[in-house]
Amino acid sequence: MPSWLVSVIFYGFILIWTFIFIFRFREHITPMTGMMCAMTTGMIAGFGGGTVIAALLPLHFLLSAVASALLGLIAGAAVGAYFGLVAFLDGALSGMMAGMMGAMLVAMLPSTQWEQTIFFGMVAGGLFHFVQSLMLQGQIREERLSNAGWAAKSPAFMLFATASLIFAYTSAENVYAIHQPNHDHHHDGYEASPPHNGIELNITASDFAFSPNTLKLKAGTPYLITFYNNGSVEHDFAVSALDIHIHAMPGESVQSSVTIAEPGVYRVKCTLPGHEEAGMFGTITVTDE
Ligand SMILES: [Cu+2]
Repeated sequence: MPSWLVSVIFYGFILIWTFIFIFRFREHITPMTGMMCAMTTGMIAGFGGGTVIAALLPLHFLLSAVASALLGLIAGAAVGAYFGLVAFLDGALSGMMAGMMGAMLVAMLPSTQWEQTIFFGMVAGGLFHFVQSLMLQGQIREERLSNAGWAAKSPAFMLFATASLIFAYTSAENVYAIHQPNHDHHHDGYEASPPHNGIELNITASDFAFSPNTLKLKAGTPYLITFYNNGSVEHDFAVSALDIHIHAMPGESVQSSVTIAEPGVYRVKCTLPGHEEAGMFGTITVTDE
């Protein structure tokens, strides 16, 4: 199971438990506790959801920030709605802010740290939710709670459920691995043909541009291209007309020997979705010797 799905189940479980508990016992919860729960739930859903959404949509920051803010807003407002306008607003605003923060935190960090960031979000969210569930259970008279199912009244169940999901997350398939340096991967094809002599060319990729983005080369001359990825996501240097395709993970440097026979002007681009549109393109002008 991919780790993002485990995080979604984790936050889904917390939200569903909270909604059901509050719906069932709303008449026995004081407005003050209700307001605290609206805030806590909005923050857990917004921040946690924000980290997951932003990591799943790495190239759509605005969309992920808005979606995360909405998620927190809806979660906080839905809990607060049972306890009056103040709690409603409190939940909505806290959820909205936390949603933006979760998405912003992921956008600020390199993609290699996303898996970990989401993990810490889940640990913090699980702890806050545990305290919140203790607080809610403490509000309900014992005889009333004793008629409720174990899922509603047992703190041990809550700890067990959230801790198992966090454990499942740590052993789940790392979905953001596509953005992480993979040391077995980059050698295929390139290491096999060890770079020989040739005129050295250094090309650096960043998020989202090539430097330099124009090259002037001579036909029939061997070049040794060192392609360095200085960005936070994977990039490649591809010239489809010449069958050149050099791929590098963040922080990685890949060498490839290239000799172009035909003079002409060739378009270079990064083939990762959206990267060319974001500015990762350039030209190679090849002239006769
Ligand atoms: Cu790219």
